[in-house]
Amino acid sequence: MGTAPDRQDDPVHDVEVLRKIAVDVAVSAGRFIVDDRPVTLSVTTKTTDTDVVTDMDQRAQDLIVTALRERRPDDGFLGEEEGSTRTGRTGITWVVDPIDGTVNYLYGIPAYAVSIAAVVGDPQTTGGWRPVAGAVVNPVMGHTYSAAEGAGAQRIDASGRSMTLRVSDLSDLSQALVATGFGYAADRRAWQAAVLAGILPDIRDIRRMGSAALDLCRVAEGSVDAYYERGLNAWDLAAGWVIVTEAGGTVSGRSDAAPGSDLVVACGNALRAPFVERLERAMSECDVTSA
Ligand code: LIP
Repeated sequence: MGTAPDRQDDPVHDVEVLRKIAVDVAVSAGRFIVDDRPVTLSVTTKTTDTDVVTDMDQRAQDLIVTALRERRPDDGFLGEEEGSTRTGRTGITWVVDPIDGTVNYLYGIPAYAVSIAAVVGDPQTTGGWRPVAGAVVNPVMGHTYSAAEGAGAQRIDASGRSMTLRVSDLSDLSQALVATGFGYAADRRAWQAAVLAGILPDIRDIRRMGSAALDLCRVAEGSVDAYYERGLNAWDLAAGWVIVTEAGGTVSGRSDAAPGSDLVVACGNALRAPFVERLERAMSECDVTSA
């Protein structure tokens, strides 16, 4: 990976400016999805009949696109919902999930987030991009997580209290609390369940909370020791990725590759070797049986 864009020489890539934009727009979109939520959500499905999208996902993304275009008219854009892909001219692309944890939003479970990141490279590739600033906002809990490359990661609570984020320093796999998630397709879920069954006896426990962006933020704040998932898109991953790395953790794919749809693994460096070894062994065993 290249070095971070130099802030002094290149104001277009000033990562602290990008971070503030991500925070401001994500906080505004977070207020919108809570305050303007209709009594009855309009719901449709995407890849399967449980992969839902609501009208608020699209409306929140439209709000975000408008706000970013006003502030950064020459940047690129990639969002989860319709009508969002735009090639830019600055080398910065905004990668957005307007509601990460849509099922939780639909059910009223307070574990969903607005995720906005500024990335360099092409976020529609694996290994060809990285985030340089990002924000994840849980609007119900009032938590605003953010980071900028080389400038650390923080969480600001509803009271306005700011906390510098540090990942867990746990090294004992048997004590690890691990977050994960599952896809929407039955064959993918069967494989994910088999991998989970493989590692569960060797860790403390798992948590399945329903938002990848928030799971990555929990790794960054040390409220879980590790997170892994197969099947993430760039918009699930981008902001949480830079928040974890700026909190002292590592985010990768299989065998130290770049994170992507095949696998995202995030944890502190003390736990990384035993966790990745156990996880990849379980994945290989399941790849053999599901082949
Ligand atoms: C969700 C992810 C979560 C995953 C869900 C879903 P969405 O994103 O954040 O980690 O397990 O299946 O993909 O669809 O709510 O934006």
